[in-house]
Amino acid sequence: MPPHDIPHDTFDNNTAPLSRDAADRHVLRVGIGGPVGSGKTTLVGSLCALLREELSVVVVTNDIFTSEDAEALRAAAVLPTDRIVAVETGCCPHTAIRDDIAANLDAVEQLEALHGDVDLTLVESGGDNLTAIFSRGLVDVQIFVLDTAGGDDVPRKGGPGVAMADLLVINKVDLAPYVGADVDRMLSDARDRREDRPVMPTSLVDQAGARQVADWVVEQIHARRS
Ligand SMILES: Nc1nc2c(ncn2[C@@H]2O[C@H](COP(=O)(O)OP(=O)(O)OP(=O)(O)O)[C@@H](O)[C@H]2O)c(=O)[nH]1
Ligand SMILES: [Mg+2]
Repeated sequence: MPPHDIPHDTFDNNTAPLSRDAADRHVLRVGIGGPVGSGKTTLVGSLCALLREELSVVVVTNDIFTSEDAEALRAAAVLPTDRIVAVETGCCPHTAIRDDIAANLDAVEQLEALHGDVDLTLVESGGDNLTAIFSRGLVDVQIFVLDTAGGDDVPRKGGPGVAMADLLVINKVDLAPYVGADVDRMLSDARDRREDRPVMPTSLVDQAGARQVADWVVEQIHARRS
């Protein structure tokens, strides 16, 4: 779906004003969204592991009825446990990141206040469909994660996450040969929908697979501060 076909209500959300304190804030807030199982939590864990020495990082996860993703990140010890908080949305994931962001914003603000020195806040959405995108009142930039096993026609189908996210990640490229996915086609279909916005192929079977994404996040922090 080309960008001009995206429903207006979605665009209204994406072009909503930044949160009121955005200009003064030291911390960069990054939203990570995408379909169920595409690798969002794995990416969050890898970014924490790669960046925790140089940056003060906190994480908010979203699950519908559990705090499973937060528990997985704590169990993996990617950050001290008090830097990871779960929001149990109890509703469709996109509602909590786009329509009624109060629970997430509370969690983000409390974590940032508790730790004082935070450089980077990562907010993982619950897995959702291709229309799910974060409110700009909640995050400053957003990453959308697709994976090769979800079907190599997904970038062509488009939608706000594919077209409008600040960074599109096409994950699980290591699985492409086993699921018959054409990664080059996924990348080129995605680029067709995204003008100059970046697209990165990843394999997150080890943390180093997120290096390019981590570098992009650091660039966003520098861009924001300058
Ligand atoms: N082979 C392979 N497996 C991956 C990769 N990235 C993630 N996985 C696996 O895919 C599964 C789902 O990963 P998660 O990170 O939990 O996915 P998610 O998007 O957070 O899932 P939800 O939060 O439930 O929507 C896990 O078993 C991961 O280990 C990858 O690049 N390659
Ligand atoms: Mg997850």
